[in-house]
Amino acid sequence: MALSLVTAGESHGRALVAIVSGLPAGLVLDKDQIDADLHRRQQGYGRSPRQQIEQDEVEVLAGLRHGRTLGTPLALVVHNRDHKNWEWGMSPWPPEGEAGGKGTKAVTLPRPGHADLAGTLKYGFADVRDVLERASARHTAVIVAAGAVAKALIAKIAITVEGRVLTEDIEQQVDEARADRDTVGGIVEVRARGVPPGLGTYATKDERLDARLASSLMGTQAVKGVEIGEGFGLASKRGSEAHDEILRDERGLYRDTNRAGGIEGGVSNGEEIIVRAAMKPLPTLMKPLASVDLQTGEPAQALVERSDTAAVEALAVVAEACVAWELARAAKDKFGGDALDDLVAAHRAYLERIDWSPR
Ligand code: EPS
Repeated sequence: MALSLVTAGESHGRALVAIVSGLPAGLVLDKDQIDADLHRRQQGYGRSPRQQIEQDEVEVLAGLRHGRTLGTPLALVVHNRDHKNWEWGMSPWPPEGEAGGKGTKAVTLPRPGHADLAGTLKYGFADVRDVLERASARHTAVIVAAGAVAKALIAKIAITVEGRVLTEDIEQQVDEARADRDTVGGIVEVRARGVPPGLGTYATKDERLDARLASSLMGTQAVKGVEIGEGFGLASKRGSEAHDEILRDERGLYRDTNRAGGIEGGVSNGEEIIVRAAMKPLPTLMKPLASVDLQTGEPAQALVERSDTAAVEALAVVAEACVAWELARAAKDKFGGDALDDLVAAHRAYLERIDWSPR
């Protein structure tokens, strides 16, 4: 069974939920490890005061017994502590009693750069909040929880994944932007080591590993560009300078350059996987941009709300989770296994067959 992930949840609703299916039975999960990634995602310079309200931790509702996966759907929950301030405003059922707390007044001032306007038009909503609650990057908390599970799985076949920020002087940029009541974006990179050749396939577009990585990263809030290996840089190189020559020593086949970022023809080639994502500046500005009041049709200024000045350090953690998830999915496709031991044994047998070993 293929690994799959479904999520639900709004930014100020009760909780974010992820259901992970297709995990093999017998994988040991460590709550502290999942919580550590949730904590990492909340760090970083330039986050909003919302992060002082939230202290994300995972709750498991199903699929795990005594710390081991059962091979059944795993249900993960990350609660929104801020929900206590939004109980009326985000009530799933028609709210009872006096309106109180946050979210009681309709938002009618869409923010340029957010999903606000396009989402409101698409679904016919009268309140932009009906869009922004789900479009919010708060959603990434539960992606990170699922990514931590994926990391535990791929660790069993010696794959490790690490995300980091490439943008320089991010703290200074944040300070300057905050002083100007503005926001900044940035670039993150994820590297995965120990990935054997053969994850993903050229057979169909949507099973290409690079397509899956790009889709997962591009599907993350505020990401506007993704590149694999030297990506856009390859376009201005000659073929003789762009490709990674094939070499062999006593440990098997290898390359001594990696411009392809570890993927050729949509298939991992045994080199380090290198993926970068570019994040746009966050769209909620304290010094708002021009907008239109959707109720009156009159020119107005966009919604001003508590917001992050930057979340690029958080994106590094989220991107790491996305890459881990896609590698786990591709590994499950390749090695199968209802029981973890079967997956590990299939991986071992495969490495015995091919002329490659991890470096
Ligand atoms: C977000 C707006 C802010 C961020 C939020 C993403 O939340 P709020 O509207 O409650 O101030 O803090 O991110 C998180 C809560 C999080 O945990 O990452 C947005 O509009 O995308």
